[in-house]
Amino acid sequence: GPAPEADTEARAWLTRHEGKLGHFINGAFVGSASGKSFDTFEPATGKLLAKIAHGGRDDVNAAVAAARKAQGPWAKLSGHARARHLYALARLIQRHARLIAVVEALDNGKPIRETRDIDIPLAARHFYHHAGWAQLQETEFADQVPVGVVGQVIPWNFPFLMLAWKVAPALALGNSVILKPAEFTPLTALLFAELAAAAGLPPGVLNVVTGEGETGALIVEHEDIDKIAFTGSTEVGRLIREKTAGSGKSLTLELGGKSPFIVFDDADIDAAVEGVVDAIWFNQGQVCCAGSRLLVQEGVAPVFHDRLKRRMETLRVGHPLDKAIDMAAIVAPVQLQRIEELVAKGVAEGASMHQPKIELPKGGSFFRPTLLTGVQPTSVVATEEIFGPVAVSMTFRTPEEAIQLANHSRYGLAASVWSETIGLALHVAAKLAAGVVWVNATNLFDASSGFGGKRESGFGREGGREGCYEYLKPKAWMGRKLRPEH
Ligand code: TXE
Repeated sequence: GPAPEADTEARAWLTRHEGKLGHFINGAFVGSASGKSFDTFEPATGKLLAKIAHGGRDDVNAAVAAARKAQGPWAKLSGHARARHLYALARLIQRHARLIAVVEALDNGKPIRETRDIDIPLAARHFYHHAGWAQLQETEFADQVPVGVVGQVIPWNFPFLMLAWKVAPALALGNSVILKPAEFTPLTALLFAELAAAAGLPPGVLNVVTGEGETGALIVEHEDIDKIAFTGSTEVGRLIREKTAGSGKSLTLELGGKSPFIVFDDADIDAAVEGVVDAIWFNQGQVCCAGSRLLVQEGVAPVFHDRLKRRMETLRVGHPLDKAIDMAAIVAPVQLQRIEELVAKGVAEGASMHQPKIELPKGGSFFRPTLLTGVQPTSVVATEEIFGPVAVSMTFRTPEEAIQLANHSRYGLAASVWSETIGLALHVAAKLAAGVVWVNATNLFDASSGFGGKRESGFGREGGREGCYEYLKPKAWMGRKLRPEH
């Protein structure tokens, strides 16, 4: 069962902040000007975790004004000086990793093992990595200037990691930020704001405004913001593109996916089965690049599905703070309902459903690991993002057919290819429409590798040198007497 001692620190943090979980504007925590708030719940129990300030127009205006005032001086600091702030933030994340991991697990419902071993360490790594780029800014990006004031709207599936992906490069390269965390998971962004204050980040450089979609829309439409960086649903991404069109704002979008996971006859089947566990049951399948479409070559399909079903029987679903589980809660009842409806649709469309007979915890939002086989490539479950622990499986005969099926999608975020014939794997990988292709692996990320999509999965990259360019604008310098005389 859950380890009750593990969350004492987190509960103490919540209690300490009771009633005061407000925005972080100009270096201080403040309530909403309107006095409005919203609730954030614990998905595993359905219990109220905290009341959070709901950002309205006045709050967004205050945050933008603070960010505007801070941006110039922040950009004027040497890259080296800015790097010191990022290193300090990275160290503070590491020092408070346990608290952040627990708060994240409670607020999102994901397993503590994942927040502790993946989300939080990777977030720290993003700050260390981008501190390096800050130090190199004058030499590596000599003809570039910061974009300016950046509005960042992030989703609930990796609240702290998405914050790091967005905030670290923005700050490193001399921008100031107004961040809006998702309404289901605002807590770790506020915890981060506390760390930023402790790290001595100048007031106004980082602002956090909490709220729901309408708060995000106020940020998107604000006239004094130079760039919007968004990760979330394809629908909202499309809306943001419309709203920012013609405004002069820069835009990056990281949206949905329906990533193929291709298993050839000659694949290492046990490794591929473990790969599926990582691809679609990691974070309850609430992963934009989840390997949600299994494409399995006909010769191996019976054996593969058989072993996969057996592996599913051993998956453990439990409370997020239980260290011995593989899957925990779905982020919210509304998301659970969406998953249930889509799976029902899949079955109605003729798919066979397999779920292990494991018991689910009572009281919260839980869903069993699910496999749909015999799925038609044009059916709803094969084309729409389910964003839950649901793998849909189809079969193919030839590599060409696999490529065709894989690319039959409006999305193009990630892909995974499993074969022991490296020539075949590379041939297929080259032809896949995806921002990242993993070979005999899945869900690999690193701060040094640009992540982003094609097609309706969006545009722009996060991480690496290419990610830095998303927070810079080229600027040419011309004129007489600018060149040194010889
Ligand atoms: O996302 P939203 P939701 C997909 C996934 C999921 C579905 C719905 O399929 O089932 O989206 O999730 C803010 N202007 N993904 O509804 O609404 C919102 O407050 C500006 C995939 O939670 O896109 C939150 O901070 N902002 C995805 C953020 O947008 C607005 C991750 C994302 O919420 C806004 C999440 C508006 N009009 C969901 N409306 C991925 N690619 O990883 C909402 N927001």
